[in-house]
Amino acid sequence: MRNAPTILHLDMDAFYASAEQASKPSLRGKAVVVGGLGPRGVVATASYEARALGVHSAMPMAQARRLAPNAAYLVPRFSLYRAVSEQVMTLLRELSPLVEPLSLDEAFVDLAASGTAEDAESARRTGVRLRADIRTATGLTGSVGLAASKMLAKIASERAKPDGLVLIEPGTERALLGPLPVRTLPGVGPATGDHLRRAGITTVEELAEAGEDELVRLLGKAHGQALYAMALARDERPVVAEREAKSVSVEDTYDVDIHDRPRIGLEVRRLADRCVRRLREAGLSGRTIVLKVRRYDFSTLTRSETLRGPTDDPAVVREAAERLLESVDTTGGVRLLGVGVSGLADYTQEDLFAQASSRAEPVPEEAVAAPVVVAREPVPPHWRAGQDVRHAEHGHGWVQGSGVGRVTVRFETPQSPPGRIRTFLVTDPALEPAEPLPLVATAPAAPSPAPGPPAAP
Ligand code: DCP
Ligand code: MG
Repeated sequence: MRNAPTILHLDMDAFYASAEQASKPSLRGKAVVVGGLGPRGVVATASYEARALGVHSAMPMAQARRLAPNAAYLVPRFSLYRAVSEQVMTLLRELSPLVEPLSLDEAFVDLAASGTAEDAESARRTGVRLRADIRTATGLTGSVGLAASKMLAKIASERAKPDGLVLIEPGTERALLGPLPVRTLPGVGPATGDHLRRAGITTVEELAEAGEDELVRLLGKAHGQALYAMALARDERPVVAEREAKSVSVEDTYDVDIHDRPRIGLEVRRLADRCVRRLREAGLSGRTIVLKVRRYDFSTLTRSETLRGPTDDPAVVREAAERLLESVDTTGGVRLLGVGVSGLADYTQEDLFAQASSRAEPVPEEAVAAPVVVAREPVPPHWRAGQDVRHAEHGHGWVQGSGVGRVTVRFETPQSPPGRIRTFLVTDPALEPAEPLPLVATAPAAPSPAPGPPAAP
């Protein structure tokens, strides 16, 4: 293990909820819950004010509403979160070419790879400046952990939350880990945790004392050995930079979970066509077709099928994606579908798949926009809580609630003071859906001014 705390782990604080509070001034300092608002929805995340009431990620929404009846309940706005994530990842890439994103709001950075930091002092300075730059660029806070390994950097950022920085000095790792619950270590989920508890092991120190042989007996060779090494704070896993595009994929998140199986099939075919268009635009073909399905409860599945050779034939990709869909249970509804092609080759082999049975025409985009049940009356607009809207007279706002033919809108923007509420008919022609506004009015031209005093570890 390296002897300087030059692995940085960044994790944004209450990411979706903080982005919502930054967007909607009236919600700052208030309990905010973001997630699926349907009858079977789950919480994606909650603001710290809502967490104080017991609400947390993955909790059924109905339970959250009982715990926090007065919180604001909002649908996620992924396009905004993606835009903020890109700003954050850009700042990380300025620190080092070795950046390993783990999700939209979380990444490891190897500061030693670029010479950005070589000891505790320079690592801390970098972390402090990064936090300030993130705040300037995005208006949001992120917590930073610094340590000599990935495992400890992640534990450090967790301890830094919210809005802090923790640096674990090399040499202090084992003392710090010892009293922590075994669940702190990567790879210890609820099942392993229970298993270990029945064997009388609840802390990391007890794991280390049990010894490697005992852990291998309890958990099997690979898991037992890995866990023993982690308990001794030995973690040599390198930070792996995102590689060049190894696949081409497209996905869609649906405003309302899709339950209807024929409609899901239609969406998958449409995504397959879009994916092939991208593939062709890049002059690529690929061998492995991947289907991604995120279900109503945020559980995400991927299924893949590898062909005998690379293809860029829409009919082949469409058929493979449909076959993959057959193996996925979509009861309860899906909130996201994606189709990708990997195993890329930078050439196409015409007619390699001339055997593709049906060469159906590509599904036209309009076929999807049209409702499955054709209604004569225009369908009244469906306003969802949290969604951005624009009113011809009152400007930009967001849907606070909707029902019995009315929609309530609060007119405010990230830079305005808390705004006023007005109610309209859901069919009001002056009201239309809008794109999220940036959280920070203008991107800063220069990096942040001199960093403030380092946060206490
Ligand atoms: N997320 C989700 N479903 C989950 C967990 C998380 O949709 N079960 C989303 C919402 C989160 C984001 O991913 O805002 C980042 O996840 P984190 O685990 O980092 O949680 P937060 O950033 O919300 O909070 P914390 O301050 O604890 O990092
Ligand atoms: Mg986070």
